Amino acid sequence: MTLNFGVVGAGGIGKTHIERLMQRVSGATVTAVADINVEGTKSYLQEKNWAIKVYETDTELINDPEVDAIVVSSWGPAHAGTILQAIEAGKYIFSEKPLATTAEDCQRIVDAEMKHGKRLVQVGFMRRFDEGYVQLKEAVDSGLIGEPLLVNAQHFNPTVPDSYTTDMAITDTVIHEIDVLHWLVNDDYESVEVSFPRQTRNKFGHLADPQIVRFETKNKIALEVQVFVNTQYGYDIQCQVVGENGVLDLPEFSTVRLRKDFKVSTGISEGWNRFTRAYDTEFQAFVDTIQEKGQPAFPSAWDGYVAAVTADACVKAQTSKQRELIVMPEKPAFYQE
Ligand code: INS
Repeated sequence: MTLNFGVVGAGGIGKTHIERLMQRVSGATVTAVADINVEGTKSYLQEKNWAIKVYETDTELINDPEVDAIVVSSWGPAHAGTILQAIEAGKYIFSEKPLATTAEDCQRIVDAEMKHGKRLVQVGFMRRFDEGYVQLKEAVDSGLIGEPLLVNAQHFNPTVPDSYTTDMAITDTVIHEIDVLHWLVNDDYESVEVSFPRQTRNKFGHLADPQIVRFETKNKIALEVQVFVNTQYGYDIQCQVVGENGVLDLPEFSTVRLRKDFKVSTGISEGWNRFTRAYDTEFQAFVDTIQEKGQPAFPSAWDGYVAAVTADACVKAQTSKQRELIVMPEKPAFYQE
């Protein structure tokens, strides 16, 4: 059976999801798109030669009986409204990060889903599906390096627009590490501190860049994330796990190796298309798990909630300059993998 998707929000990322669902994910198709820019969306779909319905509002799309699953790729503050309506209608949901922009809204989504009685939501934290992170996790889980003690991570972007603010280093950027690192070491966060080292001259005045975010887990693992979004040289993601008996590094993103002009070189990604394949794999898992089990795969709405609570503590730590505790309720049995 083919799963019919409705995509809410046809901006940059929304379009990449429409294309992946139409061209690369098996057992899936897109039957409707909702975007306030109706005309622009229509002409994009015409150019692609895809006969897909276009709605102006998420409500019309959610109520379309032909739509089985919703992709939420509108801007963050609109997510909660769409997701709550979709849960009410009993539709499956693939939500881009953030699940919602406040922990309270994430909590509302979790409550609505539990009331509905089965999981409907999967969050687009695609790094869990990246081949490199999957290998890293398998190595950690196998006990190869003993217990993990330290994690050193770097999240570097070439540059960011003027609209990018200091808190977005957490809510838009480190949010990926927030999700993936505790999953990687099978632990929960306990506290966080943020510091601001020497600042780059290649940034807007209003932005603090780089920043260092230091987490401690319940088992006292020290996880450090360096976030630097104006590196000028590339989109570079590094992650190292130091254990009792050895060190594991995330495999390098690779392109063909070129030998030319007395040099050997490989490319560095320019943007988050570094994770294109990871997204393909995550969407395929969403479709396959729904077909097999009637519920989507993980990360779940609970993971979206955990990320929001953790991000709130990080943003607080940015201004308090102190160690902030990350306090989370017990994970309900409903969300156990
Ligand atoms: C983007 C995206 C990227 C991240 C950027 C962020 O929204 O999530 O993966 O590197 O910093 O602005």
